[in-house]
Amino acid sequence: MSGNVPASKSYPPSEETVAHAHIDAAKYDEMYAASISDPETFWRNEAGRIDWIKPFTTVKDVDFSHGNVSINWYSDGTLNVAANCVDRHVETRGDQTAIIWEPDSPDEEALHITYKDLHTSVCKMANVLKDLGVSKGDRVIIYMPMIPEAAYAMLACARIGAIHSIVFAGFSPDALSARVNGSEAKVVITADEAPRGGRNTPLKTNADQALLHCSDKVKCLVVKRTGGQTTWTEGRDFDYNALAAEASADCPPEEMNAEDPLFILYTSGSTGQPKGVVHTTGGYIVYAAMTHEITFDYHDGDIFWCTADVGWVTGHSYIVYGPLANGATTVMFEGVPTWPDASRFWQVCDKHQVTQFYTAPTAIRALMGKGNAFVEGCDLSSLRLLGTVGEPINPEAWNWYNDVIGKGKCPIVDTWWQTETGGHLMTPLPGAHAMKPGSAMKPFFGIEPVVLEPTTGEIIEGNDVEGVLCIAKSWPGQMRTVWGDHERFEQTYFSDYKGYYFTGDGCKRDADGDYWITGRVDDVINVSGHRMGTAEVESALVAHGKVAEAAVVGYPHDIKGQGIYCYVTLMGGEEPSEELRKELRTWVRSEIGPIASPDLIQWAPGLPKTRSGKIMRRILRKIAENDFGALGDTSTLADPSVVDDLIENRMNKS
Ligand code: 6R9
Repeated sequence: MSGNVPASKSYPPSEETVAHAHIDAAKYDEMYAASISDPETFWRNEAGRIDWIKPFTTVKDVDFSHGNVSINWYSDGTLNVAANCVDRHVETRGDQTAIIWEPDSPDEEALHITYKDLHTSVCKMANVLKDLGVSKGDRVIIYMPMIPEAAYAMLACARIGAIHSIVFAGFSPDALSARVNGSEAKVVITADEAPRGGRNTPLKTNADQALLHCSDKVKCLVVKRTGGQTTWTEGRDFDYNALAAEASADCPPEEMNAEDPLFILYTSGSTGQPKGVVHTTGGYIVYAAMTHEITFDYHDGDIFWCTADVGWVTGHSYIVYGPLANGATTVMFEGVPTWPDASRFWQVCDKHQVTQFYTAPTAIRALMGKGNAFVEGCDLSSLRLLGTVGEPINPEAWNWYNDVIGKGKCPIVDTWWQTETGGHLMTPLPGAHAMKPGSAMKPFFGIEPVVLEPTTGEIIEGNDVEGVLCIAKSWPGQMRTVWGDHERFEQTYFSDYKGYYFTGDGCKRDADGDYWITGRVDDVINVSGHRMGTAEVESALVAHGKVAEAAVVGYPHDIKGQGIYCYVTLMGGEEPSEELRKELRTWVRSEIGPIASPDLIQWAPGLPKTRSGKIMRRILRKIAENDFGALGDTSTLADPSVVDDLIENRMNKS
């Protein structure tokens, strides 16, 4: 593919930012070169951030060749992640706040949890889990609101060597049971209810429904959040607060091998149901700690706030593991940006004197749309750095973030990475790089991006080029396998472009050699920064009795980035109606969760298919984008006339 990529407006870092930063331009160049030419030495040194029980001797042992993929870092070393995130800070900074918890409602009091308190709570939770029969290697599902107990649960698992798998509290009972069964979990940790935006989600009731479809050996540990009514199944359900009150605060950390799994996180792919991304212990924590410190220019005394939910990888790496490994103060927010009103984020920044603020472009766009009055009443002078994650940021949103929130003084790190990568792979570093609105700019240390020609897989050298984005060499935070399905891991990431990790994203390298992520090149869509497989929504739709066939694509959406556009063919005899549209929407919400709610549903008498029966999504995407002037070649369609009907009745005429 040829480029023509303009090297757009560039904002060099201010002198103040450079003076403060851990890494300036010269240091980046020197360290980056060293990380590529001698990764063994580089990553051996970086592993010094972490306390090892038994030091490793081999740094890396990696094979990316299809059929043989195996990724190992520090593999003869042992350590414990909870000891690194909690215990080692108790002596040096025991009275420092580890977690500032800000509740959903501004009328409820925030909590300041010190490293000492954190240690006690994590040990108690760990002992409660042990008493429920959880031991090293067992899986524990965490289905929780954004409350401190969610972090305690993660760290308690890490402490005893159990593998946690967090299911976002917005997911449905069906999604939850699929993950409990997929990971063969022993325990589900949940809460009575999850308050968000002034409303309570009945988490325990959802868990009850999910557990009807799971082995009756699975236990349910219930944390009290609201005190709301829940039904109780004796022998299966356990009251966390009662057990923790009795539990010992002494729980020695388990000695874990660097390659023992730390967590599984289910994420959407282009085909089939979500897959369990597996991250392991040593490499993940080294990478999370390093990227947290360097990308965000974290220094002692800073107050770091990542607004993600712990149900996503961003919450794992940059609310809990990265910041706590660095002995930081991390903010955990239970609420939403727009409740009680659109000043909530900025009120919290003001109240807790936040220094680094990290959020998603979709939130920025939504808040920008509410007007500046919501920002003006808040003192944002504590902010030193801003960040974004999850999707490309459009220049309007970037400019607003820069001008209105950062007052033109805060560098913005546009961090590109994935559930699979454990931590940032590309981002400008605040003191080292200029920023360009919408560009992820430069690879992080040790990351060797390659731009490939999509069909031939050949490397495209030089600048001002575009293609698919692969990574040539491993880094410590890389996922190791798909839980229970190593073949799927190889197939998904190492088969299309041999010898490389395939990211699923397209990218441009501009005339200056800076990187721009152009979005997914597969059937994954990105709705409000949440990743979703079109196949998942399709399979939810066809599971409805009145639906014969469905095809789902993304389309541009002002706030969400992408919206969900569904083409639905009904069973013979079924009549389309507004009511049925509503019914399908509710159906998909209940099958997957509210984040998968279809935005537009078009009744399709037929779908455009090739003669071999493949749905031509390219055409459906174009129609959904209202760009049917450029449909391309339709001559291979079995029945080209279906396209005219779809264009005529398209739902997005804007
Ligand atoms: C961390 C996270 C990963 C996908 C990724 C890409 C998109 C993430 C981005 C970005 C452009 C950025 N993405 N960050 N696109 N600029 N700064 O979001 O993980 O939920 O697995 O999503 O999100 O398409 O492939 P995950």
